[in-house]
Amino acid sequence: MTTPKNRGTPIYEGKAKVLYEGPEPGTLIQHFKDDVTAGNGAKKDSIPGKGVLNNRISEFIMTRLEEVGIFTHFIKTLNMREQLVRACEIIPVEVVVRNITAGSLAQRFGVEEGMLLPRPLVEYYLKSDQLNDPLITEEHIVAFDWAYEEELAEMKALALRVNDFLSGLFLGIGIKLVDFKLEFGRIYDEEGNLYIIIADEISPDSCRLWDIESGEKLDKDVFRKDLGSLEHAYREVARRLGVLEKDNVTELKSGNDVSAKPVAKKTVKADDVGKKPVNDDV
Ligand code: AIR
Ligand code: ASP
Repeated sequence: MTTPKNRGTPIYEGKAKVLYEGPEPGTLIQHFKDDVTAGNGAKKDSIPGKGVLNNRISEFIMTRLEEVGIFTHFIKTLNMREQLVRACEIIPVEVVVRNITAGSLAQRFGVEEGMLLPRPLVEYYLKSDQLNDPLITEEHIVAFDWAYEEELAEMKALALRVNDFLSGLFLGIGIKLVDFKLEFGRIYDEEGNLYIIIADEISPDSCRLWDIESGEKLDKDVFRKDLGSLEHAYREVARRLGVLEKDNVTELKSGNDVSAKPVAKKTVKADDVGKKPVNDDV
């Protein structure tokens, strides 16, 4: 059990992470567990060291995104398994971007895995364990008020920018970014303006990563499909990203002055805020 005793009651416990109250209002502590699940929890295990690797990998990726002006919930790393993040209202939609056919896309449409798509494909899934994260359309999202049209447009544009950026980043270390999932959250500034930021994690738990040379899978499919050592695969990604060396542990910001962080691009005006019901299954 890796959950520390001194954090109090979790605000939220997911399958691979726990969220605790942060040291200041508007912050949370995101703790990465070693637990790994697949098939909505049907298959589970604990892989020693996985939480540490995902904490490092996600920190690295979120920091690189911030550097190119894509705002995320990441503030700074606290320790091997924990990071300080901004508290945000999670939008109950998982955005998946695919470059190559795999996983549920290949299954759903009966196509082979490994086909290059003519252009990145953006899909949306409702974030609901109870319903098994069903595939949804933009129309559903707007009709059910899971997100406003402006928010949806921003999420899609951000997801495609992240895809461009991460495809290049992984290509540089001999890895194909096959697909990945993003989660987004809302934060508000003092004037009540709403901003969309990237939340959750970006790690081999949420991406499909294939070695360019050998085709070896370096992501959670290793666990889903019993292909070998998950720890080995994640460590290889971390090694190639250069996040295992101590000197390379990046800190986006030093100190705890999170209120000083510049806010992201304005998307929706203050009068729109508060009209939207937020799905409680997040
Ligand atoms: N994903 C989707 N829900 C949870 C996760 N982690 C990620 C998968 C994969 C992509 O989204 O890890 O990278 C597409 O998943 P699938 O199962 O729909 O093919
Ligand atoms: N949804 C995640 C996966 O695809 C986790 C889970 O299903 O338990 O593996």
